[in-house]
Amino acid sequence: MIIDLLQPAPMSDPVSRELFARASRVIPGGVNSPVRAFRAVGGEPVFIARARGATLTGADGRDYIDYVGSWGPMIVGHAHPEVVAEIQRVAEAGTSYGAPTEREIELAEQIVAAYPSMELVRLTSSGTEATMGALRVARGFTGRDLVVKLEGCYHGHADYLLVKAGSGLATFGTPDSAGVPAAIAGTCAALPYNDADAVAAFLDARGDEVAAIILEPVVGNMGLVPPAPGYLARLRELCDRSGALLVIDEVMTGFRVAYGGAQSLYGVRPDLTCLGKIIGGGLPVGAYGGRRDVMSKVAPLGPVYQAGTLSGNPLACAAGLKTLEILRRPGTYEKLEQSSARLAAGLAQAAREADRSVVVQRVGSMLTPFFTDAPAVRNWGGADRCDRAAFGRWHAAMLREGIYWPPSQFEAAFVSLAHDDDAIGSTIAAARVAFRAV
Ligand code: HOZ
Repeated sequence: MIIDLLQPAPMSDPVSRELFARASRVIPGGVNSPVRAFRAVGGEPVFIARARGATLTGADGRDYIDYVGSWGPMIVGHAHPEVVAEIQRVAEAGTSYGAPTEREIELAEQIVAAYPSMELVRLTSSGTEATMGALRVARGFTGRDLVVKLEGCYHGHADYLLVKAGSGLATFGTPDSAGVPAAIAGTCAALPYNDADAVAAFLDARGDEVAAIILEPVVGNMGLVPPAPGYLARLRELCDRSGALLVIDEVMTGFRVAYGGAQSLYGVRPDLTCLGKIIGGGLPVGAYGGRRDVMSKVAPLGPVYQAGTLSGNPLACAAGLKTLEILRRPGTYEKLEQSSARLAAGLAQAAREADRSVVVQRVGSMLTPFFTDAPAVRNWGGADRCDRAAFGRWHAAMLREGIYWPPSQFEAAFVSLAHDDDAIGSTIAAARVAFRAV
């Protein structure tokens, strides 16, 4: 496909444009989650009709190679036949009971087996609920109110966590949301990521007020930013010294950067962990868990209340269990590593050939090409200095070439087991064209 640089094609197709206009009449901004609106890349969303493997099909019938992967869950590929069959089988027996089932135990057992730091685990319906639950129990356990988060990390849309947040807030340049009372925002302090000295100084001054430090161990929500060597271990020590709990948000990284998540990759043992995305196999789910003494504060064992009608939903548990079963098969993470490494190297090479200043950062099957001339992006300050406009032009060109990349400089891309050699090769070829079009 050849790009006409003088007259770039509109980003979305006529069918999607019509659907978007219709959606915008009844849904705020035409979307049910802000980043999907494509505003950050100067376009309008492609509406999706269906997906299979690594391929998304737009409402007009055009195919795209997908690197959003529903923002992380689709690690075995879209509509994996075994996952779909399991959902269908379980649906025959009813879709929700609001009462306990054996499948919830099985999912909790798989999680506990893979994450030894999670001695007790509570299932929820989303990652946002998981982080809310984890921080409520951290506050209930410690009797302290203050939470420390790291700038550019995103932990869902609980009021007090919308402070210097990544993901859609970073994307739209509104890291602090309207509608959050100052008193509530004041219960969360945001410090720079990858700067353990800043945390140490804060804890020296106010450590006895801090219930928890929460972070993405590998950040996916300001683009992909790995932890500096020793950073997570240092946070562990600082928490131990101050009595604050270390809460690791592995909603994105759990079962993704390794089966045991970032905590197994970097050898850090948190007090509490939040999960989501992959453990639901593409259906709505979340989970939080950790030390038995801490989780024993959760109702009905203890006084910290948290509940949900669809928590532990049978279909979500079935899809999650089947996805985890596929991931446990030999060679899966090696395959993810191989294709992701090839993609990252191919993007970097394509950028160099086009003389574009880009640094590609990757951990496992999560990656981001940052449009920056800095040698690396280590924190929100570095991410914020990237050339968003250049990223937007690159994104539009990739889309024209048939590649569906996350529509924000501040969202990680996800590679799945369904991305075979052909898909990766075609993506690199598209990137060569796209970097020249920036
Ligand atoms: N905040 C999500 C990614 N980090 C986006 C969710 C969505 O738009 O579906």
